[in-house]
Amino acid sequence: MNRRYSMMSIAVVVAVAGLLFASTYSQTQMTATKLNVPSQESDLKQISDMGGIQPQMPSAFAQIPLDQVDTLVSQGRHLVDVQLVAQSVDLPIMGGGTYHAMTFNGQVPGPTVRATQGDIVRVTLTVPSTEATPHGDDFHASQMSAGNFGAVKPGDSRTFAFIAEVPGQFKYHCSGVNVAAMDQHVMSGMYGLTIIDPLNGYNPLVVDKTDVQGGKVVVVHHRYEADAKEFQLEYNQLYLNADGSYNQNAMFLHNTTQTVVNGFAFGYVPNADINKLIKGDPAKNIFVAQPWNSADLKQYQSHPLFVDTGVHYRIFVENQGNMPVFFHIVGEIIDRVVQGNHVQAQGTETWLVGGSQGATMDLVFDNPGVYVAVNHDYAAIFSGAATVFVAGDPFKLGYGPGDMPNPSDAVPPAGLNTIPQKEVVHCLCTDARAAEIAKSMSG
Ligand SMILES: [Cu+2]
Repeated sequence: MNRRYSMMSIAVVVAVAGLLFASTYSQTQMTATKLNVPSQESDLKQISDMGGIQPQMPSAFAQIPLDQVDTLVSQGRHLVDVQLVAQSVDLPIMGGGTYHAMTFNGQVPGPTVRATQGDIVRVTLTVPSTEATPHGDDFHASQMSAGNFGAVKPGDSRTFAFIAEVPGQFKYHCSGVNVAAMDQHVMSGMYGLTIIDPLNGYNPLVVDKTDVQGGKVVVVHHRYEADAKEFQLEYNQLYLNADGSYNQNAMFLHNTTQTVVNGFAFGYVPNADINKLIKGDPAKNIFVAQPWNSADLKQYQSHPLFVDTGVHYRIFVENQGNMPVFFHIVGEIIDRVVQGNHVQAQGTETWLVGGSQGATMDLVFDNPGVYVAVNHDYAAIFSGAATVFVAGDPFKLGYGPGDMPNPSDAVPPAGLNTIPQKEVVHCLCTDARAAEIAKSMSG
């Protein structure tokens, strides 16, 4: 490589790194000066004179300039408006007590955004003046300059818009204070999911079974329509000091305090009411770990996921943390794994979902029973990553298909091929947010 180019490359890397990590830059500084110089010598001099590279950006450097949104809508695109408000608040943890959570809209995970491929997603992040630090919002469903995700100061708000070009599921998360403390903000709860439905809908599910015909074992294709009942499971970790504050040293060591699914360790397991129904005694647990066991816990009381047999289920799994998720359902085989509307696997026992990665699991529960979705890393299972599915009515309680409600935070907003489900309020969220969710469900 030409030495001058390599010096140039180093200067660019240093300058860009400076922009990403500096806590003081402003958007005005970044829109900056066009480099238009006759030679590399003067390139380098100009870079030196201005104290580093100032990347040239379009004036409104989101993928869609905000003043063009109305025009695009008038041309036929659909607009999905997302309002996120940063809110730091103490929330409960398994074992009693609370931790210092950072949230979008008072809930962990943040609200799920659902759109269709080709929609415009317009996101406004508001950081109230009561917040102690700035926050950001990095949307993995977008394709735009990272500069858009920079820090929003307390008392400010920021809006960007993008076209959801790629179907699938994508995390969004706080980007900290221009990357600084991003780990703390995300591990403390500032993350959520965006589901982008394929423009032409999901694909039907085909599951192969065997049968005996004319004295011979044969393979039979079972076809399930694209319409499915849906769940979302977002995996993360907590790294905490004894007082509930964030422990960055534990994070660097991957020394997990608890593993959480949608914010809870063991949040989707039977509760005291179900103990009573099955064992006649609310104190007699039917599952090995039931830390959220009392109706007094309101929105925090645990609740298993009730599923019907013979029905197509679509489960959006997202790894929001920094440990791998080996997604497995004890007693089941995942019939299909889809990413970006492309099939990645069929008939797999376990599927690896890396950090900041998602996958859609399609499956049909064939037989009544209890099935446990885990992160098949034993440290994760025993620190919280076990989610109980109750299929059919294995305990003969007398309910029919779809009669039992499911936790509201495990059921994503309806999309193109969603079969609705009954819901009950369940969330790692403030009482105010739980009341809003209850209201939206009733009306
Ligand atoms: Cu934040």
